[in-house]
Amino acid sequence: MNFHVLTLFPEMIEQGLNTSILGRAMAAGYISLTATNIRDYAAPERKGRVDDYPYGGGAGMVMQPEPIDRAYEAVTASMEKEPRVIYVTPQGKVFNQSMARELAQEENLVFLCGHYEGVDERILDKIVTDHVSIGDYVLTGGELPAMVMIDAISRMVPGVLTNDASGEIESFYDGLLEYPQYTRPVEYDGRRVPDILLSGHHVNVEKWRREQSLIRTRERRPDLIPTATLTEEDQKFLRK
Ligand code: 6GU
Repeated sequence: MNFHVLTLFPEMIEQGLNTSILGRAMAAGYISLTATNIRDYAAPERKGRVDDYPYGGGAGMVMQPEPIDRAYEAVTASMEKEPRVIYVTPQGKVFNQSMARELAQEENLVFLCGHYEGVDERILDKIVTDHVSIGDYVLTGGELPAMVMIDAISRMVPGVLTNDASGEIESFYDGLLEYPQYTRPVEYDGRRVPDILLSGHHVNVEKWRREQSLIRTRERRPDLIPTATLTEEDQKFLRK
């Protein structure tokens, strides 16, 4: 999977995503990341400026279409087909795990990060395939949301997680929250590890963990229960 980010702050993307797991995934070639500075595609006479006043008036500045278009053309020139282009915006569809899983199937993904008051609508009409938000709050720019999405998508790419299965076992695989985890010591500050986990009885451990997932989801995220993948046994447990 190749991620390409069009941004005014490429250092933020490059620094922010070069962490342990994704750094290793990049070094091993499972994913790649390029951050392209839109400013590098400003018209020469504009000396690096890529924004202007909004037609119709109002506060703030709007990013102009041409520099973004040129940056996009540079990034996609070598691609065999037009990639999905994600415009990172609080006005988009809210990102979730199933979108992460779906986007992880793509060969190339382009993220367009806006700043100022927004981006000229015509370049969005021309190149963007998906408008995506990371939640109902407003951030100062699209870089953090792009990084959040790239992280979530990357861990769904085969090979990125060391334990091949762990991405699927975690929260949201079947639409439930993860069960609680414990390690040594067996007693900490008067709190003991649940006996069942020390019993060595694998079947009972799995049953307990499933029930903990169900309890935790019902308590913390009851909105997830109707769409979770539940067995007859799960439903029976929740009725008790
Ligand atoms: Cl995708 N962008 C910005 N600027 N703010 C956001 C967001 C995106 N998602 C939530 N807030």
